[in-house]
This record gives sequence, structure tokens and C-alpha cells, in this order.
Amino acid sequence: MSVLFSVLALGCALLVHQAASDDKAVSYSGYQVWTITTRSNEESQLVLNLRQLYGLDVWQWQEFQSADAPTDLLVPPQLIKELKLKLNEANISYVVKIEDLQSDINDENPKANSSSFDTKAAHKMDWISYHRLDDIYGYLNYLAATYPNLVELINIGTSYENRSLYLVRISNATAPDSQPAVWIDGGFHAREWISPALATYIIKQIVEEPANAKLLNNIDWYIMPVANPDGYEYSHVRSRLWRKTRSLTTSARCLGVDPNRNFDFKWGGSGSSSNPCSQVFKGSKAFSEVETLAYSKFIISKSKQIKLYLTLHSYGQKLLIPWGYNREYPSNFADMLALGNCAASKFKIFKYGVGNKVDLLYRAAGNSADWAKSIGINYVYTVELPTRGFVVPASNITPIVQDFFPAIDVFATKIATLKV
Ligand code: 0X9
Ligand code: ZN
Repeated sequence: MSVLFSVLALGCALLVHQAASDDKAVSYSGYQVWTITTRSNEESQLVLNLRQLYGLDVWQWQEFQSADAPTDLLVPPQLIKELKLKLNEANISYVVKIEDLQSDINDENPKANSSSFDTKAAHKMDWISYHRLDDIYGYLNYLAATYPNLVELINIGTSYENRSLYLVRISNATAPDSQPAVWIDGGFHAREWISPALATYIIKQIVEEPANAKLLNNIDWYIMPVANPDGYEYSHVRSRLWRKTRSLTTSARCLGVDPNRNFDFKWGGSGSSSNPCSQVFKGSKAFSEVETLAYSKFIISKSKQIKLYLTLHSYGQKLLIPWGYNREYPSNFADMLALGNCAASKFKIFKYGVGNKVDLLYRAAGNSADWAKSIGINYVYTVELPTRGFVVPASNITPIVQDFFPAIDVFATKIATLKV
């Protein structure tokens, strides 16, 4: 018991997270990811305390699931021995899911575009490698130039580090804003590279695959593949596990805000932190981040049209339904669940869990999906894509995005029937 108390007293103090020096990428050599499976609430509590004591980055966990739900933890090399000892003492079992994170990072992406070294190509996008922001924006530009009657490139503002915030509108409507619309975003969390890959794949399928032309019947699409471009670039060049934005905070050591805790609905509640060093730092106020503010302003400007909101994250293989600030359910929860289940029934390779966010995950006040629901969007989902961590080989992209795409058809069929 006394151990438990001293651990609790320390609270969420130190964060064992490496800072990137100015010019070099952070190395995760010797870092491991462990999956810990507890068998009772007491064991779960102990793991929670260890997380806080050592400031461990938790990759995946569940707050209210049955006691045996697994937790994925990133374990720095210097803590491996001690943590092993602590878990053994408590008789808690774990498996090493990733032996050496840096070697996974090294093997993640095919080397310098060995795939397409065609300098004459109109764009550099493909779905066999992960792409930098320039390639993604280059592709959006290419589509807008090539299909001017279908694709409009929209700049909704500028990021903290001065990058453009781009999205595309895909529509064949003659009158503007007259049809129901779907919103899709990716790249909220910088390190979740599979999500911009899926968002761009959906764009490609809608725009460039004639077989999907029916998806344009009575629907406008707004798709923003990289909602947090500064973080995304930082995760490519400096620190593969970067999650947040890159703005200055009150702490000189710790930058960035969790964009998915920065929205103006129940902002600052459970599952968010006021510590700038936390991965779930809520920011100095709701919409403190230029990225979330620009995003919210755009969505509000189309809120009468937007009937479906999908925000793409990884990982967990889940379709999550609000609310996420607390264990509560919006009035049309059953309707959202039915549509979510119908969409998920299309997945052939990966079986997704569908349900309320808190039931399936944890509380996360200030998240974007809750906010989207709060401004009146009918169908709102957070998608946790089916990767086995944040770092997975690029060869995983194709099966994941292909398996997902048929769900878009299900959503579209429903949304096309709704009145603006
Ligand atoms: O914590 C998050 O922001 C999301 N998970 S992630 O691993 N992609 O960071 C989940 C947000 C979903 N909402 C709730 N759990 N309430
Ligand atoms: Zn995420």
C-alpha cells in the first residue's frame, strides 16, 4: 500500500521523453514497446501509477474496459530493468511488442523514393510509402489543376510555423453549398502517419477512379489530409513519435499542444492535462492553436452542410462514437452506432470495434469529434486505424486503406439522402 501512495503522491511529474537537439533526429535505439495485460483493477491501478511515476508514454490503453484490457507502453532503455522488476514483483505479465523501436523506424519507409524516381511525374504521391507534406500538398495541387471542375484547393490559414493549412473540396454540384457534405481529416496527431495516407487515398479514389463516380451524387467532400502540418513534418525530420503541434508553451523545454484536447467543448476536462510536457496538454485556452482555430472556423462555416464527420487516427482498430469527455451518449447514439456498424461490416481484413469512445477507450475532453457533435453534425466518428503501433512498415498502407474504403460508400449512401 505505501508504495502505491508514494507513487500517487508523485503524480504526473517527470516525462522521460527525449528532446531533439536542433539538427539531429531523436534516436529510439533500445526503446521497447511492451504490452501489459492486467487481471484485476488493482493491477490496472498499479500500471497507471507506474506510468505516472516514470512519465511513460502510453501508446494505447483503456480506462473502463474489463481489467484484462492490454496497455501498450513505450519503455526507454534506462527503465527496462527497473520496470521489469516492478512488474515481476507485482506478478503482472507483459510481452515485448517491439524489441527495438529504432530498427522499426529504420525499416518503416522505403529508402528515398526508390518507388518513383520519375522526375517528370506530375506528382510524387503513392500509397506504398509515407510522404512528406510537400508531396501531399503537391498531389492536392495537381488534382485541383487537373480536375478544375471537380476539385478545389482551399487554404484555411497558416500553421504556427507558417505552413499552409490546405484541404480539398470535391464536388460536381453547380450551385455552391447546396448538397449535404462529408468532412474527413487526417494528421491531427503527427506520428499517426497512416491517417494522412488514408485521407489522400480516399481523395484519389473519389477523384481519379471512374468506378467511384457515384460517390459524387448529391455529396460535397471536404478532406484535409494533414490537420497538424508542423507536427507532421517534425515527426518526419526530428522526432518520429511527435504527437502535438509545435507552438511555444510556458515551459521552455516542452513545446506543443495536443490538438485533440484543444477544442472548445468541455475543454480542460478529464483526460487532458494542463502540463505543457504532457502528451495530452490542452493548451492555454480552447483553440489556443492556430491550426485548431482555423479548422473550427472552416467547419462552422459549413456546419449546415456537413452531415458526417470522420477524423482519422491510429491506432486501435476502432470506430469511436461521442461523447468522449465523459461516459455519456448523444441523443442519436443508436443511429450513429447502427451506421457505424454497417460501415464496419464492410471491413474484410480488419475487424473494428464500434462503440462509445469512453466505453472503448478513455476520456478525452476537448477532442475534436465531441466539438463537431456539439455544433450539430449528425454523424460523428473518430477512426482508430488498424496498425500495431505508430511505426509500421509502409507495406501496411495498401491493405489498410483498401480494406477501409468500402466503408466510405456506406457513409456516402446514407449522407446523400439527408437534406441540407
Ligand atoms: O487520445 C486521442 O486523442 C485519440 N487516440 S490517439 O491514440 N489517436 O491519440 C482518441 C480520441 C478519442 N476520443 C476519446 N477517447 N474520447
Ligand atoms: Zn490520434
